Amino acid sequence: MTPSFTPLKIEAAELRIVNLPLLTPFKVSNQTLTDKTFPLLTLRAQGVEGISEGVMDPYPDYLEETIPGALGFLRDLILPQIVGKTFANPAELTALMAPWRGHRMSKALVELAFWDLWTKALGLPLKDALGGVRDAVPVGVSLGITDIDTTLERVGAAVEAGYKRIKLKVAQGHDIALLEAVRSAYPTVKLTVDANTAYGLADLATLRAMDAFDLDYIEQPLAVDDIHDHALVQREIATALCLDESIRTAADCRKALASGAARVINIKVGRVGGYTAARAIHDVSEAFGAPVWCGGMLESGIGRAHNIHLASLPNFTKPGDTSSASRYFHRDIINEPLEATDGMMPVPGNGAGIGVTLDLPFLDTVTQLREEIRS
Ligand code: OSB
Ligand code: MG
Repeated sequence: MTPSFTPLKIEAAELRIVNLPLLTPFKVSNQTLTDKTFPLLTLRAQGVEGISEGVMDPYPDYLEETIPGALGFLRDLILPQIVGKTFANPAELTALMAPWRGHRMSKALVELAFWDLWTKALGLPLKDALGGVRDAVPVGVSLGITDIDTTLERVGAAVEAGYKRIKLKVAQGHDIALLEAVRSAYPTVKLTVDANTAYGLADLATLRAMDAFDLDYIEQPLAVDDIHDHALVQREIATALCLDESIRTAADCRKALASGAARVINIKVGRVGGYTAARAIHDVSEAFGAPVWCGGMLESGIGRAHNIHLASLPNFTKPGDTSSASRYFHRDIINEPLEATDGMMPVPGNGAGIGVTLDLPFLDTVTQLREEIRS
């Protein structure tokens, strides 16, 4: 059957704030998460629903955007502009939001829900609409900061499970001894570190000392706005740098790769404002011959499913952070288990859209706020 398609009129938007306890606290250089709180958006049109999850934090720890800020922006500005309007494709929606500066996490929330809605209406898996080429994506784990013995146990469990790369969170004073311990226990495992901006130019000796541990890359050692200083560091060390927080746009990515500030890019669809921006960053990186990988923000199954579809694009050649949902939560808000086998995460669904469905009775028990915007 050929899919039939008419432009979609958004009839209603449902915005929830959801809270899931994490199985174990997740500590990075500048914050510790014990729960995952996130906005969940459903857009409705012609009997179809599109769903997405936002990656903004309760406080502005990772980047500037916050859940309280996003709530106001979505409720008062974006959603009243979307509900009641008709869009033929995601590009029309992206164009409507483009004149507004920043707010990329909020824009991504809206854009991703529309991509799910649109591809469901077309009867296409989201991956196919994006241009994905894989049915399963390689994944590793991101291990938060703990004492070294606990980290060694967690590395062992992840290696045992077949994960394709181990990423260790590092911070000032929690770096070289950790790497010595992990590298001597696991001489050949693919290893990376993520500093979440913990270092400065004064830490060049520490960053250079990381060259001894055969790391695949060092992720975001310096501040968010330090593309220039990352280039200075990259010139002085052998290990590749990877940028996460610093890359908001395809132009940021071009500047980083052209100036030698990084050789690898972490793409988070939520950080950069949606699939259109994520794909542009993917394409710029590919043109520079720089591999990309799909980062994560401890998402529930909805954000996780979106990440996996994105990671099916051709230049996502390094293992991503979308490991099994059961590593994070007692129970997920979707019906389908998102579990990796031997470090490969299958792209969910044989049908249309993101290929996962909400477990509504459970979702209601973990929903802190629910609002409906109608035209
Ligand atoms: O920098 O990638 C990051 C979690 C919270 C904030 C920032 C980051 C992370 C992760 C988690 O590394 C990756 C995952 O979803 O497992
Ligand atoms: Mg990171």
